[in-house]
Amino acid sequence: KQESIYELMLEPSQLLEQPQISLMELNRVAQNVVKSHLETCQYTTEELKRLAWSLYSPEEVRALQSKSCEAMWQQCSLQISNAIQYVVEFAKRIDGFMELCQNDQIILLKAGCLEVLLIRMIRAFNPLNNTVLFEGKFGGMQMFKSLGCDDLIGAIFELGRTLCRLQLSDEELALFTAAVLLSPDRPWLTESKKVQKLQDKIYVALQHEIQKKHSAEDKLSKLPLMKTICNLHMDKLEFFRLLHPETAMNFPPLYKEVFN
Ligand code: MHQ
Repeated sequence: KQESIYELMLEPSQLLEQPQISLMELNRVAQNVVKSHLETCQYTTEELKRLAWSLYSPEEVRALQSKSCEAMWQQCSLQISNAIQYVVEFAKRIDGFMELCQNDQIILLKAGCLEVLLIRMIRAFNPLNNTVLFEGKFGGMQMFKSLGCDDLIGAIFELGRTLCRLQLSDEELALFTAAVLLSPDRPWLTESKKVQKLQDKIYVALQHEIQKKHSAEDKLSKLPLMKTICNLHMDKLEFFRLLHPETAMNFPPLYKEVFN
């Protein structure tokens, strides 16, 4: 799948800092991770767009706030453990993860699943009104008042706002969360070299993805200026042809073919 025409214009050496990973392998890694993410992200982007309109009413928020601390913790932990099941499935579908020893698989998931969840949260976070998806509807941080953890909730919402500002695509999100999951520095890993190798590939693929996005954007932003120059050139040429028709007739054939 060709993402952008600019990919055709760049030499592989310009795209890659670590040349030991071929462009083909890079694309294979990216495709596998993105597919795994899309298959396990719990809600599609369309679903989330639709859900963003269903907000908790003030009465519903008040009902949540007047729950007991225990009941609210129960509800939150249930939502979180549901979401963790999807993260486990995501990990299992990443090429190489299941080839790690089971001990390391468990260490990586235990250490990384909340981090992955918090990054995934940006898909279900609306920075315009500071709300997050909770049990099917969006609500602000006051929903979680009865937990008695205002500092924790405040930090989670601030992270949501900060990460949303990066405007990550689903491709970047997929590679970012995979790289977090495959952190070779988690304590007690037995084969951290193997994990490091997997993470390296994912990082290079992520770099590639980011470069793709920016090179396309940066070049496209210059198109209006180029259009102006092209039009100006045609104007000047037309004027020159009127003044010096013989010289213009003897212009090189290719030039004439392109601009006549
Ligand atoms: C996932 C879907 C998802 C599911 C659950 C730690 C504690 C006791 C409370 C969502 C934190 C309260 C969580 C449920 C609150 C910040 C938690 C409770 C992406 C993440 C997301 C939206 C979780 C985000 C964090 C929530 C709202 O695919």
